[in-house]
Amino acid sequence: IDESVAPSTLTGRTIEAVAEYIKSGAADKIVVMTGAGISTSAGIPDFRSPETGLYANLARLNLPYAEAVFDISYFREKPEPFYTLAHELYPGKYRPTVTHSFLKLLQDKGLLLKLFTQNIDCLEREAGVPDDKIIEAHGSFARQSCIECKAPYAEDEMKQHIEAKTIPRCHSCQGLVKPEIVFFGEQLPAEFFRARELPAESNLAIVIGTSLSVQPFASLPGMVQDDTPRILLNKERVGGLGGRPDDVLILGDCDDGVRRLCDALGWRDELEALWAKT
Ligand code: CNA
Repeated sequence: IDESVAPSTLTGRTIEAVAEYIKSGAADKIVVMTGAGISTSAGIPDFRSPETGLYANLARLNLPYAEAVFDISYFREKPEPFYTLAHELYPGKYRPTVTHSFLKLLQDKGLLLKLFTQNIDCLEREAGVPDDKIIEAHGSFARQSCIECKAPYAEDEMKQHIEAKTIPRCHSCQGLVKPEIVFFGEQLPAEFFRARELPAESNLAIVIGTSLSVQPFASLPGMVQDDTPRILLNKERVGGLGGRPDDVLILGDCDDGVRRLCDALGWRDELEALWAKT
């Protein structure tokens, strides 16, 4: 990180400077970009963390390569590995993390412009962030349909199949049914592309718990204006964040980072109270 260039919007590249900026009222259009790292403390493994990530633990599924479990052409041939995994990831089993409650707190304070998430666990909604504020860039388990004729499929039936680890088939054409989560080789939802100009309109960007390794999502932080502060709360440095004068890196566990930020903001009790209610 080039510390020689002074930030132009913040007074420093610290948590305290970020808190001061938010408290001044200047950050009233916050865009948040998240990934699997915000759900690991809920017990849902991410993809790419060494040892604990899903990709490191897929050996038992006998996949030709790890990403195959989310590859649409592989799914057509062999849907079983995906349904084995879906059984583990299916919403309803996990409690939102304190980081999810932080997103809800931003919403309650009227500061959240949009939340872009790559997660498919629906924990943002469970934490109370309203639907119209969330862009589920990689879809979610909220809807399911036939991959051939696109006919929608009932949620309760899908739930039964996932619990029983059986493979649902379309009632009209017998095609394979899949939750509307975006696989490799599939288009992102239209709403993602419609919302893509929002990072440029934001006055604060917060990136949390993502390796920023999947495009086009990974390009979102780059669309934020040069003098708009970008905060990274992640275990590791990713996506070139830290490279601009107004970037602030809060490295480590994101729940810890969120708590430290809320301490600096004087929001800690509100945060914990919100989280206790989830
Ligand atoms: P990823 O590539 O696995 O990266 C996760 C990132 O988060 C890494 O940089 C980790 O270092 C970091 N991280 C992990 N735990 C923490 C923590 N407690 N605090 C701070 N940082 C942490 O996951 P991405 O989301 O970047 O990759 C995109 C994929 C993952 C999307 O398509 C998702 O659908 C997919 N995914 C989603 C879930 C979910 O819905 N919870 C789970 C697993 C994978």
